Amino acid sequence: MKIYELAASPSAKRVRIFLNEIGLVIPTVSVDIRAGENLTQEFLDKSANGRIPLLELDDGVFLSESVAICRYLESTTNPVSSLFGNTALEQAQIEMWHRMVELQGLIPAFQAFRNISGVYADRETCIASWGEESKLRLINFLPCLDKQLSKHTYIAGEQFSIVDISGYILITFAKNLKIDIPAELTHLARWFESVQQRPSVKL
Ligand SMILES: N[C@@H](CCC(=O)N[C@@H](CS)C(=O)NCC(=O)O)C(=O)O
Repeated sequence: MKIYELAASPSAKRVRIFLNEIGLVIPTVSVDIRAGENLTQEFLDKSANGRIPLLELDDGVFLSESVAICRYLESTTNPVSSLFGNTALEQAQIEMWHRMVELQGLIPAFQAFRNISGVYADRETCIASWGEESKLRLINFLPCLDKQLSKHTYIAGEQFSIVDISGYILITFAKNLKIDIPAELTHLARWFESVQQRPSVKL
């Protein structure tokens, strides 16, 4: 098995933290996405979405999408406790918060960065005003996380889960947009500090 990724990319970091949490080590192949290595025919023949991370299995099957990759890898380890939840309720709460963090947090953050900076102007039309709107939507989502964290230790409840990894990636990525956790969102800040201390994140 190997993972095609780029150390600095947020989606690849998400998978790396997850692997650290479940104690798996998988060789990596670096793909220079800024230089467009992911747009070559060779990469597109392997990858359904033309993006990283991409997992290659030993039998030549490829998996795209970081969450699908995490799900697959976790299921190969038969964990005592799953980062995707153990009971039906936990699984639904994790799915619910994960969709919110992705749809209301990560996607607006990525859209804001891509459209404001024009970093991928060689492959897409960048619309600065859409970037600014996306940035605003991200800022408006943060109080929702703070409210949830005023009642629970972690985003989806009392157990650390995949949502906390995605949430951590969101807050660290937001710094590229000059967005810090607002001073009044003390619960979000407490949670961020605790996730930052995890060995899986520090590795
Ligand atoms: N939803 C995908 C997002 C993957 C993604 O957007 N990857 C970025 C790096 S963080 C990429 O490969 N960008 C290259 C490009 O857009 O050309 C996932 O979670 O894996």
